Amino acid sequence: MTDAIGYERIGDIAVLKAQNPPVNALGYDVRVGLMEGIARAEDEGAKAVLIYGEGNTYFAGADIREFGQPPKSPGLPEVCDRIEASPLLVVSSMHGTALGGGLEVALSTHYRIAVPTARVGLPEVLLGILPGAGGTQRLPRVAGVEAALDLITTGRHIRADEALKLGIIDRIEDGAPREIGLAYTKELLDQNAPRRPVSEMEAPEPVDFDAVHDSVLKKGRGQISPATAVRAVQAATELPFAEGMKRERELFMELMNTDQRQGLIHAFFSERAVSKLPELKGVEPRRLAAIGVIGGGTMGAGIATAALLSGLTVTLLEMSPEAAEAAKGRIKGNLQGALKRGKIDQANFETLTEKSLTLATDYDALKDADLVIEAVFEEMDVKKKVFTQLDAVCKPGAVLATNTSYLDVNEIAAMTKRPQDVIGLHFFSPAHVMKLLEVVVADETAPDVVATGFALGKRLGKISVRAGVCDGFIGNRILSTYRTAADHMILDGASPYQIDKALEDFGFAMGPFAVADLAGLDIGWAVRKRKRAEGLDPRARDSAYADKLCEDGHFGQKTGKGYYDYAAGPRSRVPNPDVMPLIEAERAEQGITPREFTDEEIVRRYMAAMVNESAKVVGEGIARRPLDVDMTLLFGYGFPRYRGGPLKWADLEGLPGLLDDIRSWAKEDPYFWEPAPLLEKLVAEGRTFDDLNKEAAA
Ligand code: T1G
Repeated sequence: MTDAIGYERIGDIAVLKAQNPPVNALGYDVRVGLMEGIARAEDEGAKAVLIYGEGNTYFAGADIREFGQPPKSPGLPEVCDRIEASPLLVVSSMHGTALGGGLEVALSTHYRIAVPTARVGLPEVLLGILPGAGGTQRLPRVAGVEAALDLITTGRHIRADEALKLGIIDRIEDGAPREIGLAYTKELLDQNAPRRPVSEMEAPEPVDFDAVHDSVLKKGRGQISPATAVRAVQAATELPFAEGMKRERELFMELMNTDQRQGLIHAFFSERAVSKLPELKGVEPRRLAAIGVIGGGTMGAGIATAALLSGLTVTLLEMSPEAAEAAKGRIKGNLQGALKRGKIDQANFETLTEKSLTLATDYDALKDADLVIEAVFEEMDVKKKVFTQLDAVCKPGAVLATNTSYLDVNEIAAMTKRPQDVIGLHFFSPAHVMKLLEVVVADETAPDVVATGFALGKRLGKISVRAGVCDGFIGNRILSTYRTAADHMILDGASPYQIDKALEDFGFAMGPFAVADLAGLDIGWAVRKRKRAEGLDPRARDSAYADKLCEDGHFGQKTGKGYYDYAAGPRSRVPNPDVMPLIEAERAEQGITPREFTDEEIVRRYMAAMVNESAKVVGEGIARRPLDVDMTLLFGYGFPRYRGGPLKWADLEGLPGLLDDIRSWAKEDPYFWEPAPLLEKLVAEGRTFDDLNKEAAA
């Protein structure tokens, strides 16, 4: 017997206990242990088998780390079939999260009990695959096709009470999984309850699978696993169980061999690895209970909302009582959303806004704060004044953070006598919704202040990425480059509408020009003016058509017109007729004869620019690893998750081909297309960005 599955006899019941921390993943040893445990119970003449998990959870699924490796028998479908076919009564007792293969094992047992806090689900599509151990065949039989399609195509977890209603579990009992499992199994034995192999249940009634497939495919924005899973469920209604299992296996293997599966698994592990930095090992964060927020505009109110929702107390400092009250109004508005979504109830709402939140207009109110973050106007002089005040008022050891999106954090830190306590915490708007947090580490920032930044990010449920100090840190610096690539294509002949469409077909939720309209064209306008004032490199291809759009008062959604005309609403994609004439005039002024672009070339140039700048950001140490850039783009810039991030995409595309393209474009524009040294190095050495991730993890 492997020790991944413990075995004990309690009277007529053989108890199989999963002991494979941290999530009882169904790795090879667990699968062998289940096969051996069932056989041993049968050989010993037991009457029933109880299966449950030790530690935090029942089985949380197949071991994702085994994906891509040669399969090792027994496979999970075989284990499930073996459990179901046992002549003994087999019972599952679930707690924590019975997910994927975990729920599939439970569905192969004959009865299922769970504690009230248990959650179940088949999240495989979120990893680019589909339930591959009978989930698409058994769940429809137990819960019906509609419910099965909903759970399988969304991958969502449901609570025990919903699972009970759907018939996925039979009983909910509070208590320890082993005890409630034993009691339930004894009860079933006393009642002489029959075995209930799900595979012998009636084939479920079909629905209009083509319609479901097409709507799910559209929603997936290019991700194919949910729509493919529909076809597996369809097989459960059209084929005998064994045939249905074969069809499920075929479709599962098809998806297992896709780049999308590699992209999604990369995202799964990277979003966990990104906050694991060697420099933080063993470093204790500072105390984090009371925080101060300076500035109650959209960003400050969003940050305050996120902090309140995570149980921190917040002192919000504004310039006047009226401004402070207005900020409180914004926070209440943000919390209304959480109230509507059921994240908080009315009582929490009152506590958060009346007890946990304190308004202030005097810096003195921040003297006891453990951490203060400023979200004031994005001007260096303004920031310097704030930090001078903080330096005078805050207690020793308080962390002093700036939410600046591109200003030099070293310069800000130099305004204090405690540069070691200064850090950048770059939130993305809306700060209580967007998951990305760039933790910007200045030259003198102390390690425990960095650890405190990550601890705050974890507390707020963010994906925190360590960034070095440069113009735009990681995300905005890379954005500025690939946005420039798009602007160059506009000058050379592409339209903003063709570019947006090509990139939305690539998988972005919105193309760069629709994004600019959403963020506000005045932001880009200010950046262009700043960069010109700082002395734009003469080799840079500047353009003024977008400035003229702003001079005409078109800032995008907030003024009703930008690249698009929003008369029809915020999701409009009606081009603003003023735009193309401005672009054509610009081309004429610059003596450019416009040429055709294919969608493929648009995507290739846009992505190559993103990859090239990302490689520079990693090469310069602004981002610690390639996966840090991938997580930044995934959680802050709408990069399609199933592609894993720009550098995962680059690895899958092939770095040599990308470098060849960049070198050929550099002939026409050596300034913009200067190849990143790291990209050249990796290609010369035949390595990938993922090789760098692995080296960093070693
Ligand atoms: N395989 C391998 N490692 C896993 C894992 C898994 N299934 N799930 C989690 N881990 C690791 C994770 O990387 C982290 O490692 C640690 O466990 C704690 O995870 C045939 C083929 C269960 C809700 O998709 O959703 O079954 O960083 O930080 O916040 O049809 O983990 O500590 O080194 O996330 O408490 C289907 C994926 C697989 C579930 C717990 N199952 N996991 O969340 O902890 S495909 C899933 C989760 C499948 C079958 C198919 C969450 C969690 P490290 P954590 P958590």
